[in-house]
Amino acid sequence: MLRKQGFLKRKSLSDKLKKLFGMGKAEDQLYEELEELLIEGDIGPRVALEVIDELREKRKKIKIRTREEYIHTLKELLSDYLLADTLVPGKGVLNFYLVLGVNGVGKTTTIAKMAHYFRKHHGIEKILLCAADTFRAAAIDQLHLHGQRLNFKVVSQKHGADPGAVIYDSITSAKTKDFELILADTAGRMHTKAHLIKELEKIDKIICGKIDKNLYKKVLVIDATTGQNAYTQAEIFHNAIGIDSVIMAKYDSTAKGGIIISICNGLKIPFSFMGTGEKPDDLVPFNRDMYIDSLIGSS
Ligand SMILES: Nc1nc2c(ncn2[C@@H]2O[C@H](COP(=O)(O)OP(=O)(O)OP(=O)(O)O)[C@@H](O)[C@H]2O)c(=O)[nH]1
Ligand SMILES: [Mg+2]
Repeated sequence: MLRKQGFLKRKSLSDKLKKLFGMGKAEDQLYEELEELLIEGDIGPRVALEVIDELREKRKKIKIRTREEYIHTLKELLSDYLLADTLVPGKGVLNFYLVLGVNGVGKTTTIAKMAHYFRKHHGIEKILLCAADTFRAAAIDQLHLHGQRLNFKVVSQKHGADPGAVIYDSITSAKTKDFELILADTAGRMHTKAHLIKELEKIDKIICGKIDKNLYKKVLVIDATTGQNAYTQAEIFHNAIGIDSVIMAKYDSTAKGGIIISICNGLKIPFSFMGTGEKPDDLVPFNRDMYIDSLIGSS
């Protein structure tokens, strides 16, 4: 099951932990090396230190001696940091998911996968894709291609058009045709960060004016292979317009992935899905146990 979903390439952290806990090292040496491994796995220095302190405390109270006991306790401690959120569009109403993220993280592909997922698993048929990345010339064609392949309608204007206008059009069109979900693609790159933020604030205002706030979600896509940089991206977008949910794309392409823990802990934003490949079916709901198993392994 895990292998099928692209989870099993992430051997390195779990293998290293298994080795570390099986060596019978002195406690201080063990914690020092554990800290290094956790930081190397993108879990972040703050969580790494906290977890080691908690492990130390726990070890005083309960018996933690064997490799199995260490791994079990570490998994429990790390799991407490995770925030999971099920992103499910409401039926018979118009939901709007604004998909954000920097250049190349996997936004457009993730939109296609989400549309496919919601139709397949939640029976939501009336999904409209909105090409609000008007900044990059090929972006509009790319979304149309996904729409054609998977049979979803796409609303677009020409390259360079005002993204706010494309979004406005998509909402007007969706309302007249009883669509249940709009998935909007956005540009990951602008001339400057200030320009990007200004553009996002403008788009946000348009959506807030036309969509029930409970049905509007700002979804950030991050790329698992970018490590700690993904934290900075999440922080910038969160401070700019507030992120409701994060999707980690390309989880199949990294041996790390601990950045999820770092983001949940530092920014308190939940994760909803993970991308595990390039095909429409390669999107799995974020599940705390499955994620921790894939990251830390089993003893
Ligand atoms: N292996 C793997 N590749 C992925 C995944 N998601 C996206 N990709 C690939 O990553 C590349 C970039 O994906 P896009 O969807 O174009 O990314 P984007 O964020 O829309 O990029 P821009 O529009 O240029 O900002 C493509 O080659 C995708 O096939 C994933 O979960 N796993
Ligand atoms: Mg794109």
